[in-house]
Amino acid sequence: MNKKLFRSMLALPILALGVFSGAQAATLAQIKASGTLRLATEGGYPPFNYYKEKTLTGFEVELGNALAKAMGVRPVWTTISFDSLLIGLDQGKYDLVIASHGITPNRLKAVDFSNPHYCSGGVLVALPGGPKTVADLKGKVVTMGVNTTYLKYVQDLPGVGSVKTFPTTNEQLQAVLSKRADAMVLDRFNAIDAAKVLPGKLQLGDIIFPERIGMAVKKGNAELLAAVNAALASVQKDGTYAKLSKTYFGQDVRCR
Ligand code: LYS
Repeated sequence: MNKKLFRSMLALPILALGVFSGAQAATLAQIKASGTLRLATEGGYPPFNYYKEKTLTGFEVELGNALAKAMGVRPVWTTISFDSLLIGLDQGKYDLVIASHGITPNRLKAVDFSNPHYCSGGVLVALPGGPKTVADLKGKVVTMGVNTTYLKYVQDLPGVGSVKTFPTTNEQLQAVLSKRADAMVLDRFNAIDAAKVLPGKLQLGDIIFPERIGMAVKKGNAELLAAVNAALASVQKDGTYAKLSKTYFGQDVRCR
C-alpha cells in the first residue's frame, strides 16, 4: 500500500471522532463533535480581554463564552500577543480570535471576519495639555500598538514627528507618562479604562479613527463563520449581549 493512502486511512477514525491535530483549522463538524471551541485573545486589553488576578475576563471573553454556549460547545481559551493572534489562527492553533480586530481590507486578505461584534474608534490620549486633535500631532511623537489599525492610520498622516510602537497598551501608557511620547492612540473604551486607573492624569481627545470590530476565523472556514454569526445574532436578540455591554461600557456598543 502506498504510504500516503496508509496515512490517510490512519487519519480517518481520528477525524470521525472529531479530534483534530493542532496544525489545521477545525471545521464546524469537528468542533461540534469534540464539544470544544478553541478561542484566542490577547489578555492585556481591558475592558475587552484581560486578567483579573488569574482569571481571564472582559467583554470579549464573556461574549466568546456566550457564543460557545449558544453553539452548544465548551470554550477553551488561549492568550498570546496581539500581533501573533492572526498568525496562530492561520496555523490552526485555535478556531476563533476575538481580540478587538478592526475589519480592514488588508486583514481580509489573510482571515475571514464575522459580522462586527462592536463598533468603536481610536482616540488620542495624552497628558493634560497634550495633543487632542489630528492637527495637534504636527511634529509630535505618537505611540501605537504593534500591527494595529491605528498605526497604519497615523503613519499616513502628514506632519507627524515620529511613530513608536509597543506590543501592549500598558507599554504605550508608560511611554506617555514618562514623556517618551507625546500622545498615543487607543480604542476609546480602552482609553476610558486607562483614564479610570490613573484619575486626573490623562486627557482623552477626539475619536480620530472610527472602526467596526470583528471576530476572525481561518480564511475559508465558512461553516464556522456562519455558526459564529448565528450565535452572535442570537445573543444580541435574547438580551445577553445588551447585558454584557452595559456591564462593561454602560451602553450598548453593537454597530447600528
Ligand atoms: N482595534 C485596533 C485594531 O484593530 C486596536 C486593537 C488593539 C489590541 N490591543 O488594530
